[in-house]
Amino acid sequence: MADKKVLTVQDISCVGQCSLTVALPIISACGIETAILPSAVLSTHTGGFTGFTFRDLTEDIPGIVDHWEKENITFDAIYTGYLGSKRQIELVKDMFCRLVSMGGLKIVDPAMADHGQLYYGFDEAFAAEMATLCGVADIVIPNITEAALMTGAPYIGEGYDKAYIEDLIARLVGLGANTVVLTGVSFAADKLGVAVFTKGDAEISYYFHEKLAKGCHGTGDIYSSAFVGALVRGKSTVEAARIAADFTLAGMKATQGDEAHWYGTKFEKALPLLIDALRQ
Ligand code: PXL
Repeated sequence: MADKKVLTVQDISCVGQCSLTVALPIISACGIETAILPSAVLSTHTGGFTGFTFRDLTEDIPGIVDHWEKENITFDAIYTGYLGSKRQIELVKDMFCRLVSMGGLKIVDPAMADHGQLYYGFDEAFAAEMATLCGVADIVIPNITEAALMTGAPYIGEGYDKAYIEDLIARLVGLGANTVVLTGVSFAADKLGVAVFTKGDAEISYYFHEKLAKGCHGTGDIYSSAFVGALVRGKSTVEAARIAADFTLAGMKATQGDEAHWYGTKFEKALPLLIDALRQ
């Protein structure tokens, strides 16, 4: 059987441990060939640095896709993260039609917001466009802020109940996605986890681990990359969601206490744990 190949489409933040600088090493560590399509090149991510450079690569994308199509290059999964513009969302929809192999997966992390707020440079019109991309995906991996923004649900930071999460998931499925992996779910102060639901399931699956006092930057990208790697490696959706959660937590633990490392998460330290989890 041919080995699996994933394409991931997101920016290169040269420094900052997010987007492609985490997706490529993590999915590769899962034993999966990983092709990349950079949506933009930034000197750093936008979450706390100032004065960063930003080169939009939208104009390069159609030519790259045409070339791959001519070469009959297809992918077992396309996984998208941070996208720089509404036009890029349209181009990803086109890629989904032309470059995903038969039975392949379209996976969207609508990386654009957290903690109740859109990232620098995005607006509600972009969130509405991202909702349409989620509508054509097989699997979506939003956090609660992104889920609320895309579905028009209220954003509740903490103190919500299961009914709120069930409603968010129903709304996300309503957009058109088949499977929802909702991150950052917490019903208790000391527990954090994910909720997973696939159309036709009798109920939502939850997985919780300990909640650290301090969050880290870039954990959404780390989580999604490990989820994609584990899933394409053959784990079930629920297993992949658990493996990715444990891996992300281990990276966060390795980062705790290093105040100079405010900009990212030391996921590299947790890669052996991810590889071990995939062997089981
Ligand atoms: O981690 C998400 C992300 C990706 N890419 C860029 C970002 C962020 C979050 O801040 O700024 C450029």
